Amino acid sequence: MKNFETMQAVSIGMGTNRPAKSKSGQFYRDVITGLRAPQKYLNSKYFYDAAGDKLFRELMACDEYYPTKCEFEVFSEETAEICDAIIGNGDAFDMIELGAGDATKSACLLSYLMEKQADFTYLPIDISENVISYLNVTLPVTLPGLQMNGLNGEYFQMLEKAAALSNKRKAVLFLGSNIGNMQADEAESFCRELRNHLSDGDMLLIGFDLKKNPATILAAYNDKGGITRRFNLNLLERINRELNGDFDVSKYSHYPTYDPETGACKSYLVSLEEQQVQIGGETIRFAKDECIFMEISQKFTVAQTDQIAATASFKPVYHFFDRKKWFLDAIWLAL
Ligand code: AVJ
Repeated sequence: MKNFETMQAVSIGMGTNRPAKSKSGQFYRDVITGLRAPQKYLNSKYFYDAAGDKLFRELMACDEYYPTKCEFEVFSEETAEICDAIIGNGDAFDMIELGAGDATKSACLLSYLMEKQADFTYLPIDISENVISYLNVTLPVTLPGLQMNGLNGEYFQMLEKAAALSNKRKAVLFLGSNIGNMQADEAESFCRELRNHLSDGDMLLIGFDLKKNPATILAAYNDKGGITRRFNLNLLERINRELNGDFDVSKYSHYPTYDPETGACKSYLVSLEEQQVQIGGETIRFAKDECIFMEISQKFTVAQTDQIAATASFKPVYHFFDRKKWFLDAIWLAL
């Protein structure tokens, strides 16, 4: 928890350049588009403002939410095997992490790679400026001698920037089953686009939350303490804060679902009554019981992940699991 507290301190210090309430930004356009659609939806990437980051940290620590703990187990139990696979023949490389967060998991790898005197530079990419300034400040202290350069921005733009900075081989990290937040077709095209940004012989270390007892999965997205509920409602509150919305969050209930056939874990907010909401001058009407689709957290079989690799011109070369086989970290080679 220590890291998280430091990150919070950095965010508080940095909180001066928050954009003004804005009708012109991408966030506003995406919100209006989603809430005007016949099936209302919001994009879960907007969960992560300062309040959402804090709720997600609470979620990672709660009993029911297993994925972070499982992936951490993979990284701490298989550190040497994962790092040796990344080091390969020992050529210099850039280790690029998409959505680095507080880098707790990758820190396991970083310290081992440094111990082994691997020749590499760590390039964490994150959409959150707070996250990047936190990493730029803390990593040189916790890992003295680490060569690093934090990149704040969208994944593919920052990948291009990283490629312009150096032509070394690349090992890309995309952890936490973040890929599960995409619909199947999006996930495939994301992997294809990622492949197009890489060269033959580059690597991807990618985390997948696997199918398991459906009750275990549903419980992780329906925790008794109600953190997931608040995590979802926070997006309505964020719309109120940043876009001058007037959602009354007490009039929406959280409805999590898991379909063991498709592996789709989805969450919705249900309007408890007929109501209307103003967002920066736009009016959105809700029927009683109308749902907003908030998030998908797709669960995979190992075979499905191999299939995604193949369709995106990667070859899966290693599979690393936790003891319970609830989570997979795969190493894919760009072909
Ligand atoms: C951060 C995307 C991996 O989908 O499990 C946690 C986010 N949503 N509880 C996930 C989340 C609800 C999480 N990821």
